[in-house]
Amino acid sequence: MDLDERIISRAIIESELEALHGSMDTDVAVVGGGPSGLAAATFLGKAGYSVTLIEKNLSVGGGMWGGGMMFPRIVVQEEGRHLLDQFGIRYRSYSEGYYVASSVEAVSKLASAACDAGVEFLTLMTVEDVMVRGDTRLSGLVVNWTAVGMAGLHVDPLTLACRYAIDATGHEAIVARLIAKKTDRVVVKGEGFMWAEKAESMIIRHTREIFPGLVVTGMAANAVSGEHRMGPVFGGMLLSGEYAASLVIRELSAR
Ligand code: 48F
Repeated sequence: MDLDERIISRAIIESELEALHGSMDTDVAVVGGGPSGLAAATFLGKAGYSVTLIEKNLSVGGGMWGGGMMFPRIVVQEEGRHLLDQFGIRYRSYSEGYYVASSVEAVSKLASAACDAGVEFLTLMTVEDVMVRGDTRLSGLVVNWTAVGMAGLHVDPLTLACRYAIDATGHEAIVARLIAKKTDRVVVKGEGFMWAEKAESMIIRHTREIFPGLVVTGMAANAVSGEHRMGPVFGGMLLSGEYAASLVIRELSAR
């Protein structure tokens, strides 16, 4: 077979434009492809909603790849074990209630589950603002290529409409901060000192709709509420993603 570069280029451009086009009006936009975002996106996709996950980096996985201080291992406590099972992430019991897994396997299986659930990925794309009409409800995201920001170019962004957005941007809680900058209805307290037990036990309570149309999950949820950080124990991230999805499903199915 003779390879034709024009066909290869057309295949890439046309299929990506199709994906972008399909993402212009989705049920749920998940911002950030770390563990909490991947888990939330998967559960929403499995429930039949159209989901687009926007990730500013080249790859999804966020802080999970690096495990603890670049030892690519993660620890999950008893409460999160059923999610390791659900995603098919293998682990071994290290001590009673503590399970250890490879971070490479964990990210790969989470990403694979999200793909199987029909999640559309827009990588190398940064959410730089949100759309809110009349200070009432988030109706979409303002996005640009990450490279534009890195190069310091003055290029106007485009927008993606969504019925719900999930802020899964980790410690920085970027989407929540974008809203907090423009309205005093949202306050981002910022993350506290390291205290794994407290941070993990509170994360579900902090996973909530902080502004109409915006749910926070993972470390973004803890940062918004001024909760402690927890280091490389990941049960709370997966549980928070699962819970964020259930909150959005409850709201969308009631409409
Ligand atoms: O940081 P990250 O892994 O968030 P998470 O799901 O998990 C936190 C843990 O990794 C760990 C921890 C708990 O054990 O303390 O840190 O809460 O993933 C956040 C993702 O969001 C992307 C970022 O590149 C990362 O992959 N992100 C951040 N800002 C933006 C963004 C943005 N403006 N637009 C798109 N993606």
